Amino acid sequence: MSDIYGKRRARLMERFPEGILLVQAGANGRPNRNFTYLTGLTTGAGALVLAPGGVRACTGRNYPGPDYLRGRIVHQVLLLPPADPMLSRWGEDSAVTAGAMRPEESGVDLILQVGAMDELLSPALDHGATLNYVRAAAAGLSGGPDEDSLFLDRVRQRFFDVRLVNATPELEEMRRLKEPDEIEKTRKAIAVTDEALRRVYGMARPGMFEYELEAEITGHYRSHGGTHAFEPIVATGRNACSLHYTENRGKIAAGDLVLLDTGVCLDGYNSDITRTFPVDGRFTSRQREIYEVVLAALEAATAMAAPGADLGAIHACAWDVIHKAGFSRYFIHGTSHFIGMDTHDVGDRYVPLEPGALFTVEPGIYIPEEGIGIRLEDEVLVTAAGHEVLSAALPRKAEEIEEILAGR
Ligand SMILES: [Mn+2]
Repeated sequence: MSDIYGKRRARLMERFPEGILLVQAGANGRPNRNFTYLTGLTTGAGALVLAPGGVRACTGRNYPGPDYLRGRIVHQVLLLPPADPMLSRWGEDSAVTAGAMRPEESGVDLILQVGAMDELLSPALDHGATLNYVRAAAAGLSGGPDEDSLFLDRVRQRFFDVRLVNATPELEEMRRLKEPDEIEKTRKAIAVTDEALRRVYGMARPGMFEYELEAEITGHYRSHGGTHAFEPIVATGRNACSLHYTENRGKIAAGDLVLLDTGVCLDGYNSDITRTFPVDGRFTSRQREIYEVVLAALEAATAMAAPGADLGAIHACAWDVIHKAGFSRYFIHGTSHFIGMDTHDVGDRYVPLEPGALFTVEPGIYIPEEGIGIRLEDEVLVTAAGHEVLSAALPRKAEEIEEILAGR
């Protein structure tokens, strides 16, 4: 397990010097990205316990010998599922089990089976400790209790004077600002997405079906060991006006625009790029007119990306350009979202941007009655000097797109 995870755990412990910090490995059958961020593991089962002041691990049966009763003071404990021979025959076991990993590999003090959590935490929680809890599932009022709330209910019922602190915002703040390693992984994901889109430019012809273009993208991602970061949108003509169109079953007609909104997930990091191109190789004058407005909005909004700006101002800028051109009623979504381990990544979107913030800029105009839907999307990294467009290598100007298409 690489050192970057140990550094992240150390940073988080500095922010929560009191009590115990707990991060579950997953909830509702999904791995918790916050756990992965701190451990590099995607087991989906288990938990991470961080105790800056130390917690006594009296785990005699696991460590028989002189420390059987006294235990020892530990600061970082990984709780992992036990090996299960039958589950493993079905390939349904956890990839990382308590027995298979040694503490030295993981950088923690101790690795225990998940069942040992009670034995480890109960003595500490029973003495009025603070429990700093990082959520595994998303917060929300609707729906029934999730695994986080069920767990915390149990803690409240059993340990009357425990102090519960929501540590999730602090961790999301860490994830909002990307480290060099994360930016490097993102660059690789963007390069593979860039190549996939160019492959589509090369093969797309009128009469083909949207899914044929999707298959080309999928093949390229899989050949690099990646998966789709999200269901790709391959939408032609009017289909491009349905924002979450992922059927990708339409037939591409001559004169159609093709909207491609896709990204690969590579090594845990997602990319998300959108381009819109004319399948015939040349924009009609009306398509070109609207395309230029979207491009102007993209460029103006991107230019605003710098420390101190915020995503609200960037959206307002894109909206303003489209509004002044007379198309604002056809621009029906937001302009930006953070991106990283999640395609729509965590982070407070109302705080000013800082170096390391990584987000999309994606204005669009959708006119169903004309069968024209155009969106352009780049990934932008805020730097000390301003910003860098990480997807800059993939052309976005209309004449550059036509030039690529002319070379087919
Ligand atoms: Mn996006």
